[in-house]
This record gives sequence, C-alpha cells and structure tokens, in this order.
Amino acid sequence: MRYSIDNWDHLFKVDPAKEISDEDLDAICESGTDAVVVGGTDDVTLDGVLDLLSRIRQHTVPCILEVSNLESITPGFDFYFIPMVMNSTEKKWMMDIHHAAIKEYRDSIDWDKTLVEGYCIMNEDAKAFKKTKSEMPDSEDVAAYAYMAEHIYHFPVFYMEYSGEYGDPELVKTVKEQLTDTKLIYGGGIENNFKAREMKENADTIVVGNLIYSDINKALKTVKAVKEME
Ligand code: 1GP
Repeated sequence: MRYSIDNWDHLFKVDPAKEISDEDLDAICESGTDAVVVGGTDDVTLDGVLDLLSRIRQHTVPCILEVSNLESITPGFDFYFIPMVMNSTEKKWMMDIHHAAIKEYRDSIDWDKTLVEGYCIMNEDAKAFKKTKSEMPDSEDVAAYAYMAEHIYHFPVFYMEYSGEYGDPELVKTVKEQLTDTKLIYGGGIENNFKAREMKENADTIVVGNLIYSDINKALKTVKAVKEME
C-alpha cells in the first residue's frame, strides 16, 4: 500500500551535519512524535546519514530520509521524502536532480515508500533558500504554488519551509484553504508550545528542527502540545 502521512501531526527533523547525544536522540525517538526525519542542507554525508539511521533504528518510530543529495541516499529508511523546490529560480531543484536520481536508482526505488514534497522556501536567510537560489514569494505567489502543487502536480505534500524563522500563521491559513487532498507541512522557528499549536491550527503536520539542538526539553514538549489538540 502506498504510504500516507494522513494522521501525522508532528515530526522531528534531525540534521546529519549536527552532533546529537544518544540521550537526546533516544528522547526524540521515544517522544510520541509521528516520525523522525533525517535531513539537512550543507555537509550531508552518507556517513552522517548512516550514523543517525542506525541509532534511530533502535526504536520503533518511523524513520524518514529527506533526500538532499544523491550521494547520501541509502536503503533502510521506512520512507523517503523527495523535495521539489517550487520557488527556486533553477530548474535543477525541480527537475534535473530528480532526473539524475531516476537514471541512477530507477530499479531500486520503492514508490510505495516515496513521497514528493512541493517545497516553498520562505526564509531568505535559510541555507536552503540560498543554495537553491530561491525567489521570495509574496502571499499571492505562495497560495498559487500551493494550488499548483495540488492541481497541476498532484503532490501529496506542500511544505512551507521557514527553516530558522517563525512564519506567518495567517499565510499558513490562506495556504491551507487552497488545499483539499494535498497535505500541508509547516516547518520553521517553532520554539515553544504556543508556536507549535498556532501553526498546527492550520497545517496538517508541523516540523520541529533547531529546537532539538537549542532546548531539547522544550522540543520534547511540542509533541504533547499538538497531540492534545486532537
Ligand atoms: C527545517 O522545517 C524544518 O527543515 C524545521 O525548521 O529548524 O526552524 O525548526 P526549524
């Protein structure tokens, strides 16, 4: 059966380029989050990915690789998220690297474990924004990207990526109104329970990243904060 994130409220995203203690990673895995995503922008290496995979695998939580480069793809994850950056000015991030991946891995890709994310990167200071040469969209642009994600590309997920910065809850609401079948993931700057809940009001799923590294206890509390909203 093709994999679905329909009932996922909360994800933690751990970065293979950052150090995390066993104690903190164990706490993340046992927190009640719906899945742990391994993903980053710079310095993502196969060694770093394999290290996190083997440590997360000691727990039952689903483990996802958000693919950032071809070199660090490895079997063994439960699911693979494939970003396509809709507001990049370079075709590469929407087409060419995926094309190269198909040429190399076509026979080993399990499409039931693969999910394409229509990404819209919305923080000009984020490393991913610069790397993908993204263009800052205004509200109307973002709403149109979301609509395209669902109606033209039929992406299962539209990801509003503010990485490192807290976004605009009103815009998240507007974007959600564009979507019926495509799920909305929000990530960026969630640093307390209030912000977790505020974004979860409209996003289907929220992602907590940096807070794991800056305040693990606060990060862990965001799981319960959004789960209690159900
Ligand atoms: C990053 O969307 C995630 O890809 C989470 O963002 O690191 O700001 O929490 P933060």
